[in-house]
Amino acid sequence: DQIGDAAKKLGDASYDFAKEVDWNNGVFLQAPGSFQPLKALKAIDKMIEMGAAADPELLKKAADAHHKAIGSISGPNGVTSRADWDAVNAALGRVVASVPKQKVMDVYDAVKDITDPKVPAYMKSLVNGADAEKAYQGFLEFKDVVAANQVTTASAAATVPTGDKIGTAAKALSDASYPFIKDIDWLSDVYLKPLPGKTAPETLKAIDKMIVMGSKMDGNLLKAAAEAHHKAIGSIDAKGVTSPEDYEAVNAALGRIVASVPKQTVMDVYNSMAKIVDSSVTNNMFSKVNPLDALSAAKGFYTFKDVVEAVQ
Ligand code: DGD
Ligand code: CLA
Ligand code: PID
Ligand code: PID
Ligand code: PID
Ligand code: PID
Ligand code: PID
Ligand code: PID
Repeated sequence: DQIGDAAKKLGDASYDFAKEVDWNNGVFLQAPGSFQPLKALKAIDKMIEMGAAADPELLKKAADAHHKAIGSISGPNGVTSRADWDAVNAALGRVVASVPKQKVMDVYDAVKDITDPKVPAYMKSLVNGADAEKAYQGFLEFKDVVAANQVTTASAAATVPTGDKIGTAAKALSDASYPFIKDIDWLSDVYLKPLPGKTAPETLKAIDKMIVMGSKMDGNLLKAAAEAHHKAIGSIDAKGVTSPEDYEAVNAALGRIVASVPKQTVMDVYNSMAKIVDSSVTNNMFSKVNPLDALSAAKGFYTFKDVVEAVQ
């Protein structure tokens, strides 16, 4: 297709740049300017809306392309192979083309709103500047091909199951865990801190398992989960906490996507995360909330998971 061909040209223009970026640099975990959690949540919300509008099949293919690309990483900078670099760009270009232009621009504008104007120049200072300009020129040509293949109307909303066992169980889980949710400091910057003692390649391994799980999920249910998060963001209070009803809808939606993949795929995520999350992290989280509320939430989760497993 045209986007695939254009991605090869983009690769010619941008792979030198890709090789020069230090993908293992911890700077990419930081906020791209001053820390503004509510504004950042707005930007994430725009990404969620774009993701919910995207073609689920193309999203899965993009996830698969990333998984494959992680497998061909080489060298100290963590760069993927030339072929996989092109395949990721092609897959993402197709995802972008599957949503109306305005949804893409809304993401750009919202991210720009939390990005210090000095950030792009700083990024450029870490690589060969001429190669960055060549890459950007390639991006400008690529985006014209994407725009020429772009849909103009948004896709239909997801169908949301009703009266299912997971929906019923989600009510009990939510009742048991909402007090805990209200104890958590959602506006803290602790969630942007590096995991103690873990390197980027180690962390990427766990993220890879999530990518694999995402690509196996039922596309309609994944879309529904994105829509539920978008709705929940719309009802947050000043401390970032969503309403009980929207919280329940998020739990139901997530239970359903978990049930849509094999148990082992979920356990692969859990086991890889357990390897990189030190008990000091969970203990620190626990120390900041009411312990009884946390225990009630945990009990609710362990009951919920049996219902999910039964329909998995
Ligand atoms: C950039 C963009 C990269 C900056 C990286 C910041 C992104 C951080 C994202 C953090 C989000 C949070 C997610 C994580 C949450 C964790 C939860 C725990 O360098 C601009 C200005 C605005 C920059 C910010 C907006 C970036 C938007 C990127 C989309 C968002 C992606 C989503 C990210 C996250 C997650 C993914 C899953 O656009 O951009 C560089 C440009 O900066 C440079 O400016 C451009 C002008 O826009 C353009 O108009 C033009 O002037 C150009 O061109 C210069 O500069 C000129 C000529 O016109 C060209 O023809 C050519 O010759 C060129 O010069 C060659 O030099
Ligand atoms: Mg990605 C984007 C890393 C998994 C879906 N992703 C980005 C970039 C960053 C990144 C490089 C955001 C920061 C930025 O804009 O820099 N993703 C990244 C990693 C992983 C991952 C490390 C780990 C596996 N992503 C992942 C998965 C999905 C996505 C699983 C779902 C399938 N990701 C996704 C989308 C988008 C990203 C939809 C974006 O739109 C965003 C992005 O790249 O926006 C431009 C700048 C970008 C780069 C350095 C990448 C190359 C960009 C072009 C080809 C050349 C460079 C031009 C120029 C020099 C700089 C960019 C200017 C900009 C205005 C265009
Ligand atoms: C400018 C000036 C003009 C010239 C110009 C110009 C530049 C405009 C630009 C630009 C626009 C632009 C847009 C970009 C958009 C990037 C969008 C990224 C989206 C990320 C998402 C992440 C996610 C997911 C995911 C799916 C999940 C939801 C999420 C489900 C259902 C200024 C050059 C024209 C770069 C969507 C993917 C996993 C949130 O206009 O003179 O330069 O860049 O998890 O959804 O699972
Ligand atoms: C524009 C203007 C509108 C019209 C429009 C428009 C286009 C927007 C577009 C577009 C946005 C867009 C985004 C793309 C992003 C591509 C990002 C590629 C990333 C590749 C990576 C590869 C890799 C790896 C990996 C992880 C490793 C690092 C690597 C570590 C820690 C402008 C059409 C709406 C194409 C990250 C995965 C293995 C490098 O908005 O008018 O057209 O395209 O090895 O991580 O090692
Ligand atoms: C300039 C002027 C214009 C021309 C121009 C220009 C240059 C702009 C540039 C540039 C922008 C730019 C951006 C780059 C972005 C790279 C993003 C990489 C993201 C990598 C990640 C990796 C990771 C992980 C991971 C999970 C870990 C955290 C991490 C935990 C809990 C100035 C040329 C356009 C290079 C996200 C995945 C392992 C961080 O605009 O005229 O030149 O470069 O380790 O999670 O640890
Ligand atoms: C233990 C001991 C026994 C008792 C026991 C026990 C506990 C086990 C547990 C547990 C398992 C467990 C699993 C959990 C799994 C969480 C998985 C999260 C996945 C996140 C993903 C994120 C993503 C996306 C997304 C889609 C994108 C890709 C991504 C596309 C196509 C120890 C109690 C049985 C909590 C997948 C969603 C946006 C990456 O066994 O005695 O306690 O918890 O962006 O994909 O867009
Ligand atoms: C288990 C054992 C195996 C069998 C198995 C199994 C089950 C795994 C499961 C499961 C995992 C799982 C995960 C669930 C997670 C629910 C998470 C809910 C999050 C809700 C949030 C709501 C909100 C917001 C929001 C953003 C705001 C904050 C809030 C800010 C900054 C165990 C079956 C495989 C259900 C976050 C969105 C508005 C609070 O593996 O043997 O069954 O379920 O307002 O952000 O303000
Ligand atoms: C313990 C002992 C057992 C019993 C037990 C127990 C407790 C464990 C606990 C606990 C675990 C735990 C975890 C918590 C996790 C909260 C995660 C919140 C994430 C929030 C995010 C928010 C954000 C943003 C956002 C984007 C911004 C960055 C942020 C940028 C660029 C010990 C009870 C089981 C509470 C990600 C979205 C706005 C950070 O196990 O016997 O009690 O709690 O602002 O992006 O700015």
